[in-house]
Amino acid sequence: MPVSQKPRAILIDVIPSTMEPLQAKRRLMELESLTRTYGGIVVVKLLQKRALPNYRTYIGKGKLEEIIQIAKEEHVELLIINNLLKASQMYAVGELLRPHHMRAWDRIDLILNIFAKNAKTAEAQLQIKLAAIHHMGPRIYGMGQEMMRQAGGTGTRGGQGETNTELMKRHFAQQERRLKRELESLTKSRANHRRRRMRIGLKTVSIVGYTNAGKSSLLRALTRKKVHVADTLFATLDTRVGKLWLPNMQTSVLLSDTIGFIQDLPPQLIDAFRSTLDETVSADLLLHVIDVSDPFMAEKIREVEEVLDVLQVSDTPKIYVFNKIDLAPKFKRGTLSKRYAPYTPVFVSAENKAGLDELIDQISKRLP
Ligand SMILES: Nc1nc2c(ncn2[C@@H]2O[C@H](COP(=O)(O)OP(=O)(O)OP(=O)(O)O)[C@@H](O)[C@H]2O)c(=O)[nH]1
Ligand SMILES: [Mg+2]
Repeated sequence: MPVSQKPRAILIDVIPSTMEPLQAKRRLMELESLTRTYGGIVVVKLLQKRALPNYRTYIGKGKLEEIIQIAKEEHVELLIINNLLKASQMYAVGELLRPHHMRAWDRIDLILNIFAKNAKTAEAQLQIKLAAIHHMGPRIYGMGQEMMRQAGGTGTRGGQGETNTELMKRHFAQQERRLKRELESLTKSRANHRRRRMRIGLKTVSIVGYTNAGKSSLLRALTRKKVHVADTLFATLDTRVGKLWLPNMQTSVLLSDTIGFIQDLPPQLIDAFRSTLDETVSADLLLHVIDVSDPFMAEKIREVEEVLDVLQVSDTPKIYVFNKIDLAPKFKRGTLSKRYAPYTPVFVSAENKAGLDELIDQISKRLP
């Protein structure tokens, strides 16, 4: 039962009772904006505070009943859970919702579905398929185990359930190998490009940052490269490269834009997108683009830094580019300059092309 293009959805976030109310609000706001990015219509947003998630269904039983009740009245077809569920929990929730013509997605499902809608290049599409296999595989095995458990009661222990699970596992393993091979050949040609650039001595500068911070806008403003800019999350899913002239050094550098980061970016996704992120990993300098008009700026800076840690680029020199100054007339330039001094903050508006000369100047200075 596939989900329609514009599904009506109930959102729920299961959080520890100790979470700051502001943080809880931010998580739900982001989930809503992810849902809209997918094309979903948000009917209700729910919070459940629990010390520990329910072992079987993650969400508590009472809450699930409440959800089903609302779904009936409001014609909802999709429940989106802002957490990472185990395969067996996803299966259990799905079974409860099925009689009510509803499906459940967890956070990865939602992000994968957005990616699938936005992927334009062959490479991005392959990476998403690979991530989906990594994510969905265990669920299918989980289903097999559940089938075995149920069959156990009727005396046909193991049997059919097990055989199906083995078949599915083999099928997934084969698909995975094929996708990896295809991806490798694409990755190789990208690596060749990179080597050639290195041979001719071009330094590379990679733009990173939270999704929707204005990374693609900055690439466009600095290089006039025609890249896709949109007020949605994950508008960019591949790497784009443009040339930037540095007058001080009388040389050009390559500037690349890539996929945006997000809080709780599932490690499976980072893995699958590794070849896209190669450009970032091998860069000589990073521009961390930050939306200065965002009330949750500080948290997002931290979350991007966490992903950079995972990518093991903590040693690459970095400039903090505070973007969208036109939207935040009262931002605290002095405070930010002091707080993030090691990253030589620069303040720009990619939209109005303000502050770009200073940024170019700073790039020349910080390039090793
Ligand atoms: N007002 C204003 N809007 C901006 C500025 N820079 C970017 N935007 C807007 O912010 C939105 C996101 O911009 P993108 O450049 O697509 O952001 P991104 O970081 O590439 O986003 P993803 O690829 O989705 O991760 C778009 O609607 C842009 O028009 C700016 O300096 N000022
Ligand atoms: Mg982008």
